[in-house]
Amino acid sequence: MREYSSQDYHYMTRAIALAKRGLYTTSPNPRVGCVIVNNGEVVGEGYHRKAGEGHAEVNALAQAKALAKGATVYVTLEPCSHYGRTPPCAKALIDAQVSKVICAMVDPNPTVAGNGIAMLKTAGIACSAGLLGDEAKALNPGFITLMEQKRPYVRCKLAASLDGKTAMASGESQWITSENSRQDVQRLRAQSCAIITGADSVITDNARMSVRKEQLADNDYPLPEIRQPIRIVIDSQQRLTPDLAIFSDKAPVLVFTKGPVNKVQWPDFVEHIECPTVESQSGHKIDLAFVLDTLAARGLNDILIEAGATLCGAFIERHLVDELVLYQAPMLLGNEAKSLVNMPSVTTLAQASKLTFKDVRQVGNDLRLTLSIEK
Ligand code: AOF
Ligand code: ZN
Repeated sequence: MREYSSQDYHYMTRAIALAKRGLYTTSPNPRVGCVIVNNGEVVGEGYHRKAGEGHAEVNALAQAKALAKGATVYVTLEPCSHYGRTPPCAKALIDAQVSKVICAMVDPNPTVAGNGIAMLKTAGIACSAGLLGDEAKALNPGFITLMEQKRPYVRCKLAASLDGKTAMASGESQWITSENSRQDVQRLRAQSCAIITGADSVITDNARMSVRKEQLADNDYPLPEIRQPIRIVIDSQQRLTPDLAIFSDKAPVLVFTKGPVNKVQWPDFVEHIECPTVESQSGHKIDLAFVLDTLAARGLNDILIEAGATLCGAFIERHLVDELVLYQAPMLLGNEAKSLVNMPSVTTLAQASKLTFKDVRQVGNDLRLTLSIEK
């Protein structure tokens, strides 16, 4: 294993911070950051802002100009080797005559996958990968999962009281978690390519499920035009009506139904997909794996589920969720209140969903628990 110096860690940490500036804008492309250092001085910095625009390395090279010659390049993802929407970054680095490239991780994109590093080495440039690899991977769970497993990375957001309840028996639920938590959810939305919800949530809460830019304003990232995630509604029974708030901003909405659309007249910008079904204890249900496959085929790699107990439970029961984000308020609602997730097929402890804590922190007056789910 190669040894990295404290300077190497310092500059790669900076490259990761730069990559985060693309958190809300690059998808489906990866968030990537790059720092170019010559003689102990930073001569260029860059990050990827948006699919179709310059890659991180090219942006950093544009700043460094002639000072890139003989420099060390820190980049959070292996430089690309292909002509895609932009020419190969490995070639740009070779042309600029840099002397060393340190990558945080190898590119999981099969068209690159080690070819960028090989190109650099062939040109006589020292190159390695792995410095702060876990931190770099955490920047792009969706991109990596789609590239490696041909499926999206799925987060499920839940909000509950301390005793795991989401609403009173009457349905009253506004608000259990605090304003701070709801603002934090805006950040989860903003970094997702798509948000999945159910007809129930859309109708009952008249939710728009969009990102409210002004609620993101206190974070550390610059806010160019926020890319609004595509809204996905699971509406088996075609209960959505054209007057709902989700249709008010005329942005794309994709509705999955159980049969052909026959009852309602949705606005033109609403796309509809008829889903195959799977058998369950309570009859034929929409095949949720088909929904995720459809999204993956469109390159949507970071998915957030914000739905009620039944739809969230169904995704979890079918082992389709990678990560759970639970906002928990310091409130006790009692045993008449509604439970967090409905999972009717789970009747023994052996069948229970097993989770692992990834992060626990306080958000305002609430707790935010981030957990990964064993698949
Ligand atoms: C990025 N930004 O900073 C780097 C990427 O469609 P293209 O031509 O932009 O190519 C996208 C691929 O390039 C992407 O899947 C990844 O493999 C590689 N590196 N991509 O969007 C960057 N360095
Ligand atoms: Zn590139």
